[in-house]
Amino acid sequence: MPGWDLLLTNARLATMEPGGEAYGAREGAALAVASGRIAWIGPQAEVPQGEAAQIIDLEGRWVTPGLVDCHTHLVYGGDRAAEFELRLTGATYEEIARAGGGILSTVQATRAATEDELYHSALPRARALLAEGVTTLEIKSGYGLALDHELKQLKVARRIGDSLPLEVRTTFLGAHAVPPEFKDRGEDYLQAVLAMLPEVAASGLADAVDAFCETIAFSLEQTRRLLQAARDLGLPIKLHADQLSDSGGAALAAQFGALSADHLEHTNEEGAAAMAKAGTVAVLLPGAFYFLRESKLPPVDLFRRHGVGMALSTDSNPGSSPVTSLLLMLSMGCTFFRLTPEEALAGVTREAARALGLGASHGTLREGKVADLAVWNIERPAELSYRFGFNPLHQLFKAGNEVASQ
Ligand code: DI6
Ligand code: FE
Repeated sequence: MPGWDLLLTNARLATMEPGGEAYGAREGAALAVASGRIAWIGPQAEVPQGEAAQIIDLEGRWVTPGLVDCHTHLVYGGDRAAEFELRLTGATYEEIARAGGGILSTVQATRAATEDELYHSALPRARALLAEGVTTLEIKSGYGLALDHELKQLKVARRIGDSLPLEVRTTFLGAHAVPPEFKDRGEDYLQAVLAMLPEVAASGLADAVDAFCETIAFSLEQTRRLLQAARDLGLPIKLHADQLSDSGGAALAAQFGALSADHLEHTNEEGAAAMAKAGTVAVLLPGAFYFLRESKLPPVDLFRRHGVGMALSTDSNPGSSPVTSLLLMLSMGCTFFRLTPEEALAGVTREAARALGLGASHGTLREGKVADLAVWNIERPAELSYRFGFNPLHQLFKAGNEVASQ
């Protein structure tokens, strides 16, 4: 037991490693941590003799990888409760967007907010995710739509990662909407985003680039030029694709070797096949599906048939998914999208880590990976998807350090 910092005994592990038992389950197991990494996994009866700095008897509790929320717009100013009220009297999300509300009202509030204000408004949302076992969180910009405001959002995202025990991955989403000063000049704004890219890359504040490829946002051809520029700068790519219409976004994302294509309610078979070939993860976002009362389901069967990995995420944002519960997405992923509970759990662990390019270090319980561990008061892993509105988290470890317990 050379230099173990922590030993968890009497555990049931949902390793989420593919190929073996359902959930990659290992019952009657123990797991050891050294220097923030998983150092050893094995049967309880075979724990090597020696000293560990701390030993915790989990009394048979289930351990999963720390959860990964791989698609959020967590940093923004204001809220959109008034727009919600409008939608309840009949206006649609697209109508509100076309009339200059929607994303643009959040842009106004985000531009008006200081870095500190944005930080303090986002912090409780990040804490809510953390309290449910999230240890890795993606945060996009996209409500600044001008270089300084986009960088402001990305800095706040980094600051959240620095102040909470969360691994934060940032994504530059300058091509989220056309800002008011470029009204009816979408192409000019795209040029402006292309001009921002090198500075964003040089700032080191963005781990990836994303765009909203949609009739109400950027066309397939415009998106193609942006992705090309991102790739030329060596930045990994993600894409909001086929959310409201079949625009060929999924196939385009795959063509650029994107880490993920996200939303995908309208993706066709060609798109799914291309994603499978490229290893692009399908990120499914049931919160937006629910909140916008969509009826078109993402083609889960196609993704299964073609072997496309499926992740699940909150899409936490003020306009289409004001949710800060990843556990609730497990329930909605199963009940709305007909994922199995095992697929849903893989969707917030292994596949979500892959969607962030972190598949080698996060997302499953395997020797050598970062020791992000969630311990749950459940009898079987399916409970995480079966219950909703309930948080059975018992204890949470980030890189082997306890960061939450109840
Ligand atoms: N699709 C979405 O669902 C969010 N962004 C996007 O590209 C919505 C963002 C918002 O309405 O504020
Ligand atoms: Fe989104």
